[in-house]
Amino acid sequence: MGAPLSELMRDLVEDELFEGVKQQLNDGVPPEKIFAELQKGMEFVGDKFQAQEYYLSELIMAADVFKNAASLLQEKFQSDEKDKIATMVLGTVAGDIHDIGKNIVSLIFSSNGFQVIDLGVDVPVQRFVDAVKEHKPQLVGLSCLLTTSFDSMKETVTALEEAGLRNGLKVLVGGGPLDETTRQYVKADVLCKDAPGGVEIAKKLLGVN
Ligand code: B12
Repeated sequence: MGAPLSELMRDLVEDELFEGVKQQLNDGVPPEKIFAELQKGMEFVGDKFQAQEYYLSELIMAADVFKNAASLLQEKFQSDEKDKIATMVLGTVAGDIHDIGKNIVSLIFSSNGFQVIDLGVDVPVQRFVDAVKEHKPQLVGLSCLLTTSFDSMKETVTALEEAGLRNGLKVLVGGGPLDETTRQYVKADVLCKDAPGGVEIAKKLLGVN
């Protein structure tokens, strides 16, 4: 047994990490579990950054390592669902350019029968409003990794409300530093701690299984 994947991710030992992921897949470990380990590793990376043991260059490298490791799991998250369950307008809110989590949400929701309209990163409030008017989704997904952008999330939800678009629309939020208090603050419907869990929550909200 090698080191846990979360620690290999934290220490940015790319080759060993990839081997570990492949090995666990071969051993029949569920991809959700492997993915959760990778995500935990990214949290460790964040902690090291905060403790000034890692600098921006390590964050950038971590982003790359994570993306490559997660791509090994990609096809395992695919479902056979053919009909579209629902549409989700998704984006990282204004002021924030983190997109790894959002891209994974996009990938995993798309692979599970959702149509995803991905607006990208640093998305202005009005773009969300316009996209909801245009695509008439059942879900809006807001991603945010920066506490300084919590207010953008709140403004986005408020703008949807003020445009009369909030009725029947479910707002899902996610991103490392979010907790239940944040969810309440921004007036979203649910907090999703990871993408596979988000799919389950979304299906429940929509009454599909
Ligand atoms: C990688 C990284 C970066 C990369 C991002 C690369 C990219 N293309 O995204 C780079 C180097 C660019 C970066 C930049 C910065 N970063 Co940064 N970064 C991180 C780090 C280490 C990992 C984030 C990540 O990708 N995690 C992995 C993914 C898979 O997890 P996730 O995003 O949480 O998403 C999952 C779930 O949360 C959920 N989810 C997320 N969104 C949504 C949405 C929906 C709808 C659903 C259903 C689910 C869902 O599902 C996802 C998949 O399972 C975090 C540490 C951390 N603890 O999060 C810091 C962190 C977020 N960064 C931080 C900071 C401070 C910055 C900078 C300001 C640094 C600087 N001085 O310039 C800049 C910000 C620039 C900006 N304006 O946005 C801080 C934020 C602190 C705070 N309290 O606000 C953190 C927490 C690090 C720390 N501990 O200090 N960063």
